[in-house]
Amino acid sequence: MLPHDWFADGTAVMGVLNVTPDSFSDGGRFLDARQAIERACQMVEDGARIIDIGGESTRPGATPVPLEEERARVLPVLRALRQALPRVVLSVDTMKPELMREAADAGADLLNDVNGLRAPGAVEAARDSGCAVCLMHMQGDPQTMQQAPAYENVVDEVADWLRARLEVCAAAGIDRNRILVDPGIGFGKQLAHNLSLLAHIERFQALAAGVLIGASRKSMYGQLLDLPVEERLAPGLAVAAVAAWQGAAIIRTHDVRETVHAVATAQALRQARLGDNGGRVGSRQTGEA
Ligand code: 8Y4
Repeated sequence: MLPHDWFADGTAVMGVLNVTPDSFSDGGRFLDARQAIERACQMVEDGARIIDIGGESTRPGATPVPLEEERARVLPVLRALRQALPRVVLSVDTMKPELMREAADAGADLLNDVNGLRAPGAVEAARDSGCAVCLMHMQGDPQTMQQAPAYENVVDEVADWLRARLEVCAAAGIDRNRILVDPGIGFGKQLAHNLSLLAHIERFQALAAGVLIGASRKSMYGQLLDLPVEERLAPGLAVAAVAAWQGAAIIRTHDVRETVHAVATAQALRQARLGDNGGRVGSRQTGEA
């Protein structure tokens, strides 16, 4: 299956499944594989079409996790989910080529690499895996990315960077229709950079099979609204709606149920705008509200 099939009926929602003991949002409560599986099933019931399994914290300033540790967190959950949810798209959030190969063998459909396949061997691992790939933009690395990120024109520079990574992938033999691109909200960006990128999602559309946007709980909402992480639902939903309106393929979120509703509403509005002849419903206006 190609990414296009995942969002053929409209923007798909990707639920975040953290399997890290220090997980920012879940506080390590889902470390246990059984609980992780329950959480994933709940997200699917809530309308997630994709589950993104992550065993390495990619928060600003986070320290890297050794391969053995990340593998031990991710693979048992991936294998169990592959069994339990044969029809759900399973994504693995990793920067490590070895884990990419192992995840593909365990039934992963998508490799979500916030490092844009820059690790040595990552492009080859992704190509050999046969999985789809999400190429995300990050300025710097997770340890240093928020130390004064700077751009002349953030939209141009992120698009150019993604284009260059796509060329590397194409040269290695990864088909463009297997690749999703992501401007990487919060990854080496100031608030104004994040806002510009979110206001110009259509600029990334033509690069690859689709655009993925990580919308939930990001620190930009803290900067914009002075809200702690547990109070960032509403701004995440606003961003999800605006991204869906612009035709984003996939919204990555911790808050699946609410995001599914926000995305469906944005899409209904877009449909109405396409089909309503500028305000006339049917052949003439009725008196109804
Ligand atoms: C609170 C909670 C504050 C979580 C920040 C965060 C993206 C991603 C992440 C993204 C893609 C995160 C793995 C960061 N964000 N992958 N991953 N796009 N493709 N931070 O935006 O959720 S983790």
